[in-house]
Amino acid sequence: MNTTTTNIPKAATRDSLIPSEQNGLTREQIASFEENGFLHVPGVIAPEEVAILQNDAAKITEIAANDQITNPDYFYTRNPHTSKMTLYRVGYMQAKTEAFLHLLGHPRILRIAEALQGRNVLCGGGFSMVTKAKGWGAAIPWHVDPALCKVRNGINIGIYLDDADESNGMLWVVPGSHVNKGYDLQELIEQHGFRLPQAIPVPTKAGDLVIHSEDVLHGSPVTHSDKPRRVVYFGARTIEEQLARGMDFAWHRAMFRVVTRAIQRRATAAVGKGETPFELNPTYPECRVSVQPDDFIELRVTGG
Ligand SMILES: O=C(O)CCC(=O)C(=O)O
Repeated sequence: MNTTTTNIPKAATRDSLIPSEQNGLTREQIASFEENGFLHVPGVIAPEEVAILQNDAAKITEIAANDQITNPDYFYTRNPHTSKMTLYRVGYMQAKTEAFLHLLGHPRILRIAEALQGRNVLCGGGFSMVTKAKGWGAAIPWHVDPALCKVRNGINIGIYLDDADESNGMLWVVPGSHVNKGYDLQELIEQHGFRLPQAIPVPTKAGDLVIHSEDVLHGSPVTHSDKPRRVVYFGARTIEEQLARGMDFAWHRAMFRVVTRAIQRRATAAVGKGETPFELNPTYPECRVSVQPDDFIELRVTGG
């Protein structure tokens, strides 16, 4: 599966690659992301689509929240108060319902990813939903995503299915920590617990995006709320980065087939009505794929 990693071109610069009329972000938003390592983009998903996703998310977690599912897509942790195994993450959301597949094909989200990563962006990695269970929602402790990127840091795109604030465990970030790395995270946590100095909360509304660099410090606290807080994440890295990490072109094509299927299905669904579908156009001919409506496409592509 691995390719050799020689002759990998540097990531193409964004300005040379993004037609400005299709840019998903303003220059100010891009500059803010680069400076702070995260960006809050309000109101990207229409309320009607959010309602469909909320409904599907509730169905996906209804049984899984009570009966532990022995499938690697469902992640549990033990509630220390009750000893109950508690659901906190569901993986491969694109394979769970059509609505989540349509979400992966959302043109504005894909344009935003392209604005931050360039034309050779590959979206859809680690498409999972983080959920805080009622009564005791597990913390996502302070961390940077363990990516160790070689060419260009990846980004993670958080799509909010619920309003998030102090009461239900909103995200916190340390702005600038993706470049200012002179900290000892363990020591900071020992001294300050969850409230790290310089950390700021990111309150959001359902339908907002919060995009973070894989390298920025972020996390969310434990909750005791009955209000749900569900965020769907997927990653976006460049082809150059994934090649440098040893992923071969067959893997890239498998991933591009998933995104192509998502774009095509969205274009024929009610949620996609009136939208201009995103056009995948990587500079690497080896990554271009053709997907016919009745082709079987494996939606759970692992790795990367
Ligand atoms: O939204 C959150 O709670 C943070 C999720 C996160 O950073 C992760 O799953 O790695």
